[in-house]
Amino acid sequence: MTAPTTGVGLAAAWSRYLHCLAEADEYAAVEVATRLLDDGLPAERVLLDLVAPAQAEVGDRWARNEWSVAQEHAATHISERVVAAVAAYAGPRPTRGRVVVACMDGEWHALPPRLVAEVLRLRGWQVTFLGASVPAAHLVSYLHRHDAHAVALACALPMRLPHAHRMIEACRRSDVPVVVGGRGFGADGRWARRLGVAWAPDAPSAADLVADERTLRRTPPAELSHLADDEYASLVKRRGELVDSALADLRERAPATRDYTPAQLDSTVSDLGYIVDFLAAALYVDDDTLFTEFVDWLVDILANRGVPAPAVGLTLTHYAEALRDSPRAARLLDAGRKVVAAR
Ligand code: B12
Repeated sequence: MTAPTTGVGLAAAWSRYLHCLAEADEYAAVEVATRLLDDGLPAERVLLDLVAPAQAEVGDRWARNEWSVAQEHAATHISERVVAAVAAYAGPRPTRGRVVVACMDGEWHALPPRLVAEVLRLRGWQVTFLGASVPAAHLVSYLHRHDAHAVALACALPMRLPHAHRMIEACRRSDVPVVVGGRGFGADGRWARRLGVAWAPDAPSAADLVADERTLRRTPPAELSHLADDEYASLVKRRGELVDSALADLRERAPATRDYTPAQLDSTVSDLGYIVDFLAAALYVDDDTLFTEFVDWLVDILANRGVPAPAVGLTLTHYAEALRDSPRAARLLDAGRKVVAAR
């Protein structure tokens, strides 16, 4: 991540802000943001050019194993405080209809849609922010009780796309137009197009789309005819069995894993599960890149934590053997193995 270049003041503020996050100094962080507002920088820019890129940098530092999970949590808490302070400073009054902003079921990345919610508020919308992991049924009953102009749904992890689709469909049945966003839909929104839903790359585009109801409602149909082969559904049913057998296989073939501490064992089980979940999501949208981008990311994350790439290759080979009767899954696993081999 590089510092924002829009204005010398902002670039300097960005490095001060990162220092505050690193030192977990929330008072100084709020001061950095409010000083920019005092200097006349619009609240929207403070949110999108200071807080958002700083959070991406937090993620990069965690990925490189330079920051612990605790440091990431502390930094995110501070950014949440800063967003609240910027929102209070700007104090917009609603002049337009209600927009409901929520995270998909199982999605805990609430800060990105919170930024979107605040930008919508700054542009006059009356925003109800429902936060992290909202169950579909509860969202729908909320929409029935409150007259919403639109609903904005966030997904940061591609593995949540099948849930995202169910949630989008549930909102549609309530006749409320949906806009989605977040890293989970792919950098260019290609998986949103597969699901047949309007997508916005960032908060300002989301605000433009919400204001344009005709475009918001004019979405092409979902392209999911490949689901007829049932590979996705049967993989989801076999998740537990696959993870158990992959762990047994790893213990046999990679003796170092036998001496793992309980914490290492826990994160190994999580990773084995993520591989199945990303594979399932790639089957759902039928896109190899969803799986290969994930494998590339996982190899980096594990390498930075001392786990060599071939360990990922072993598990992909194990899953390929177990799923040899599923042609699409076999194709994806093969593509994943090529990514590992090229590292
Ligand atoms: C903070 C954080 C968390 C916090 C979230 C707390 C919170 N209150 O949000 C916690 C600790 C919960 C968390 C958990 C996890 N996280 Co996390 N997390 C992050 C981090 C560091 C910052 C998120 C953030 O605030 N980003 C800033 C915003 C601005 O990001 P943005 O996507 O660019 O947002 C813009 C657009 O995408 C768009 N947009 C975003 N949302 C929406 C929504 C709508 C409706 C619209 C229209 C537009 C839109 O507009 C935004 C502004 O213009 C990211 C790193 C990153 N690069 O984002 C990792 C990251 C997203 N996490 C990651 C991972 C792996 C996880 C975990 C799986 C880790 C684990 N092993 O447990 C879990 C999964 C939890 C779950 N099931 O949801 C990975 C995902 C990688 C991948 N392959 O998909 C990332 C990228 C870290 C990394 N560098 O590897 N995480």
